[in-house]
Amino acid sequence: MRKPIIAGNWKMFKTFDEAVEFAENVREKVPSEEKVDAVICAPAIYLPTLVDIAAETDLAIGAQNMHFENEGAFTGEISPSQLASIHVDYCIIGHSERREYFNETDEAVNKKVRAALMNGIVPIICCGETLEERESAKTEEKVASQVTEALEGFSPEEVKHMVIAYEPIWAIGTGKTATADDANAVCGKIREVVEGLYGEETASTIRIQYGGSVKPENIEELLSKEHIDGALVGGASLQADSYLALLNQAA
Ligand code: G2H
Repeated sequence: MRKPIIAGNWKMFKTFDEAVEFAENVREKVPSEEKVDAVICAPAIYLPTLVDIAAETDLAIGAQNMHFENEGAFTGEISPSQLASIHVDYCIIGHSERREYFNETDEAVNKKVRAALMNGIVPIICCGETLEERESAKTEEKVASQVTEALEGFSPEEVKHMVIAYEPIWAIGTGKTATADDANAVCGKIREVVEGLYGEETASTIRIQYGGSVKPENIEELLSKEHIDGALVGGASLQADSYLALLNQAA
């Protein structure tokens, strides 16, 4: 049995005070980490404070992006070793917004995944198709190639510790959700790709989330599907009550 993982992705939302208020409000209310992994991926400048607030609780803190080098002349970037030095546990890698607006490539995603693992950070690797790709029946091809490139060059043991998030781009922040069956079919395809690359044991261990307009009203059905092990949640993770409702349904 794979433990569900619900990760909030706050994107570029919340003031510092709002972030602190949220974390203080939810930290004692998140379900036990024996039942569900609860993560909040926050803007980088809030991470040290949120890590402190979440210390000794079942809430884990993640970043939304990082560089793949541990140090260097990369003005404005944040490195994996810097994130590790403040005890950040997770990092979203290759979110479609980063691929679209910041030209992040599959090659960079692969390097970032490696850098995350080297620093003890769990990568949440995003993949997903555009509406145009879906309408021209290229969903599986696109997702398979993103996953294959992101996972290139690892050992099965390393891959088991990763999380993959399937986020159809047309469902992100639009209110449109893939049907649970469609989402499950693509997550199943991702598992097949992992099995082809790293074998059955790794494929049945790695956790695959669905993302794209997940909310308390639709999470139960999504999580009831065989290949969906959690959710990467944007909008519905911004309010403490809906974030907790998602966690409680997953637990
Ligand atoms: C997809 C998701 C979180 P939302 O980007 O990664 O956002 O739930 O708002 O569609």
